[in-house]
Amino acid sequence: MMDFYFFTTDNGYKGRMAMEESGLPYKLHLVNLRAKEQFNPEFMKISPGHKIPALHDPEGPGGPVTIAESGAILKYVSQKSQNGLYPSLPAQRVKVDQWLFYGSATYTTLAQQFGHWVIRSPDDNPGAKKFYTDNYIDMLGILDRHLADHEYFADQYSVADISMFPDTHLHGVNDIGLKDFKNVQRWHDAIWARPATQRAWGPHE
Ligand SMILES: N[C@@H](CCC(=O)N[C@@H](CS)C(=O)NCC(=O)O)C(=O)O
Repeated sequence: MMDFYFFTTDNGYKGRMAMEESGLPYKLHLVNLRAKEQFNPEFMKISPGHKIPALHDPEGPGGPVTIAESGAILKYVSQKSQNGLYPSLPAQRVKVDQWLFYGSATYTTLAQQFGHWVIRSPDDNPGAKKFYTDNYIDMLGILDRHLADHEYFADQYSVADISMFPDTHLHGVNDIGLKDFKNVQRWHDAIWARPATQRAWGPHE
């Protein structure tokens, strides 16, 4: 059985959504970031950069594997389960890759800065607040324009959508509001209604 290492953050929920969509059995391990458990040497053998999510699969290709990085985990469990969320057809895969990389490299990275400077930091830094708020609203506009004529980022539900859902749920819905981003709202609500999403965002202990 796979071991999945998780905490209640955007990247943690991405991984857990993919695990739940896969239908594969796994054991959930909570890595309490507030208690700095990510620096446990045993955990760092699995995730050298001391970050969740991370995965250990004793039955990987060619033997046991460990995987860090949410994007890599999303692809791995989707391919292992063959649930189609990381499609095999090159014409579909190229679009999934584009938005999966956008989600991992751009959207979440900048949304985390918004979360830090605008929502959580005790330092009042007006310049950083304005910069990351403007930037996050700009990204919501980018998502909204694409979703105006695509049901999901690569047309069918895929790991690309999973990679952008948690920050949209946490910051788009809860912090900014989606009234000016109706397509993002529609997309968010469709994903939120999925049973796997509900399980992923449900109790973890
Ligand atoms: N690029 C990584 C980022 C993962 C990441 O930022 N994880 C954060 C929580 S969301 C973390 O574990 N931080 C703890 C630390 O850096 O010590 C991914 O997509 O998985």
